[in-house]
Amino acid sequence: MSIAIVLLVLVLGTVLFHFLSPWYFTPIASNWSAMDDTVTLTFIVTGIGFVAVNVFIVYCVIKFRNKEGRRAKYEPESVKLESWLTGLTTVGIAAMLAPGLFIWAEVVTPPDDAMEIEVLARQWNWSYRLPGADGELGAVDVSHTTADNPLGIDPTDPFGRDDIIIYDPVLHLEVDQPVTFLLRSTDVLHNFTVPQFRVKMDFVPGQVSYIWAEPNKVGSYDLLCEELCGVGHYAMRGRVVVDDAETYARWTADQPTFADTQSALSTDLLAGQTGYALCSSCHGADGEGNAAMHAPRLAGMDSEYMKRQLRHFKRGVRGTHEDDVWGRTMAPMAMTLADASAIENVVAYINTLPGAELAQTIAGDPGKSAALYKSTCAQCHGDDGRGVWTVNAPALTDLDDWYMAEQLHNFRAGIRGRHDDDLYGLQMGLLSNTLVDDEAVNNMVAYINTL
Ligand code: HEC
Ligand code: HEC
Ligand SMILES: [Cu+2]
Repeated sequence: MSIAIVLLVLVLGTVLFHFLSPWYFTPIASNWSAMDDTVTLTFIVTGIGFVAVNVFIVYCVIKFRNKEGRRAKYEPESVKLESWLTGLTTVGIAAMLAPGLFIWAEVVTPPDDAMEIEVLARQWNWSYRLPGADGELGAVDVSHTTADNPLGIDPTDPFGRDDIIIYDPVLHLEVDQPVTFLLRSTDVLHNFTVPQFRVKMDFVPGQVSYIWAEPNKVGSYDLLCEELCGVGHYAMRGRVVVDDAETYARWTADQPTFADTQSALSTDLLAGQTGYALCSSCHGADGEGNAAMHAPRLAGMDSEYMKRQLRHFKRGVRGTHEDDVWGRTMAPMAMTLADASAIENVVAYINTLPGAELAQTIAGDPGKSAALYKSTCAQCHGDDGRGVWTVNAPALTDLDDWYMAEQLHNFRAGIRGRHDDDLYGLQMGLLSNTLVDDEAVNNMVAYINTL
């Protein structure tokens, strides 16, 4: 009897949990409401089956329970019962799966007016390519991939010249404009998922897979890789922002074309030197840094990384957290760099600075963190700590150890890398949690000092 009650409670509990649970789909923001309908249909069919089978078991447990003098009868065949069971199961499964086939046909057939956008996934970041004025994407090949051409666009293909390059994890889309996402991976399997769009698809290295959707609600949505793609998988975050037509047009106009990124930006070292005059009061005339001012050494720092930090300081993506005393000192300084070419110039000038011998100021036990560095940090910052451009991870070997310790502390405390637009910072923020306390941070910095 008690087993019957347990079963009934289980059935009732499951059904109630389904209807009362706060965990369900995120609000939908695309044309794919059919996905939700098929899931609901599956819930109804399997739900009815689940309740019927369990209630039947409860019935049998009670009806046929052990009684003095009653014996079980052996009835191996019952054509009538089996026909009914087979028939009902067939109807149930067909009802559940058949609508899915029609919807799948729609999933694999993008509409004619869909815009094609390429999504490039690699361990562990996202970049994108939009067709330029000609409406066509140029040819690509991994053999063309370099730090200056991260998407591997064929420089001889005229269609590729005006392609818009988004070397950043945030992609903007226009509301009510269907989009076919062409999915390309340069390393391992990844997956393209925007939960609010309801459709998702794997990336397979060596081929271009695709998925399409028509975003129909303005908003900002997480882009997730839902394929376990290595130790940094959980930190592979992106974002899709759905804009109205006007905002979208403004955003696209701001993005560089492939030709823009290839024409060696004419940098003006003299202007850069003038721009650096202010910087030198904290970062030193030789870019050697100044511990008393908490200003890091800039000499030897990767250019792309430096430009990104300066843009982030300017836009309030870094150096705005209320506990970020030193970031907030730096942020207004970045405002003195009026535009992209001012940033370009000052970074070019900093690249000519000699720096100074790095002093070791942090005491720690390098042996205690060597294993963690090699298994985790090295994946992005390199075995030698010289940075890996494909994952946007800067070199660590040209940094002051006190500065690294400070930044790791800030990442851990959520002072750096928590702004919505700071997805690389978020990535490092998640990773910084592998360092459990200040001592672990010091041990790690001591290890990096040995590289
Ligand atoms: C008032 C002192 C001060 C001035 C002037 C200043 N900075 Fe900074 N800068 C800092 C501090 C402090 C930090 C560290 C911020 C932190 O801890 O997050 C910093 C950080 C940076 C970083 C980030 C380095 C990294 O490893 O992430 C860059 C790049 C930078 N500064 C460039 C410049 C440039 C270029 C100028 C001149 C336009 C400049 N700074 C002027 C104090 C200054
Ligand atoms: C998934 C890749 C990844 C891994 C793994 C990783 N990092 Fe990072 N790290 C980054 C990225 C990307 C940045 C740049 C963040 C930005 O642009 O603001 C960064 C920045 C940093 C910085 C700040 C540099 C500066 O100039 O301010 C330090 C220090 C650092 N990482 C140390 C570590 C250590 C120590 C580990 C291992 C515990 C580690 N990282 C693991 C990707 C990674
Ligand atoms: Cu991935």
